[in-house]
Amino acid sequence: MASLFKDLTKLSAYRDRRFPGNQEEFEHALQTSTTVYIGNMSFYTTEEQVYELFTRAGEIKKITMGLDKNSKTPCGFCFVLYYSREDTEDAVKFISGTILDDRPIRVDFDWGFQEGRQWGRGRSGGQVRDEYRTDYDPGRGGYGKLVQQE
Ligand code: GTA
Repeated sequence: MASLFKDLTKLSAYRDRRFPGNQEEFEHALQTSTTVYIGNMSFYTTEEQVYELFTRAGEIKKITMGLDKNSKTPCGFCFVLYYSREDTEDAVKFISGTILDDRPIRVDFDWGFQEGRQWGRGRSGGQVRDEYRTDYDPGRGGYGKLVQQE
């Protein structure tokens, strides 16, 4: 079956500044990888819940929960590795935008998990986006880190 995503040059709005290659290599990785990134998760969502939802798109090889680099606790993202590309595309097509733990999650193609990518890159240890948020989000630690420091 022809892939819905094959002709799109931009598979993801996200560009990982730490990807070790050029733009062409990055796009090739997005087109072929069997890894998806899940964003906007609650800090309280478990790996079991992720498994239960994402196994609907296909057989899962590995789940890697994103962790706060200081507290080593979940900080609202994860990576899901599938065996097949078709299942990876189905996860992006059908699971992105669905509700997990009362939150609409974002499922994005990812260039591939490597050791170290499970840690939040924000200065406070969690994700960068949680440094700058100004809203109150009880599922993600309340106010953003910078607001909390004020
Ligand atoms: N495939 O969308 C994604 C994605 N994101 C957001 C993070 N990762 C992603 N992977 C895919 N798609 O391994 C991965 C990262 C890393 C792990 C943790 O998750 O590759 P992080 O979220 O802590 O840090 O990553 P990252 O991704 O390096 O942060 P970045 O790109 O600077 O900023 C993310 C968002 O934060 C921005 O889109 C923006 O909304 C907000 N933000 C960043 N800087 C500012 C600022 N100065 N002011 C306001 N908002 C900001």
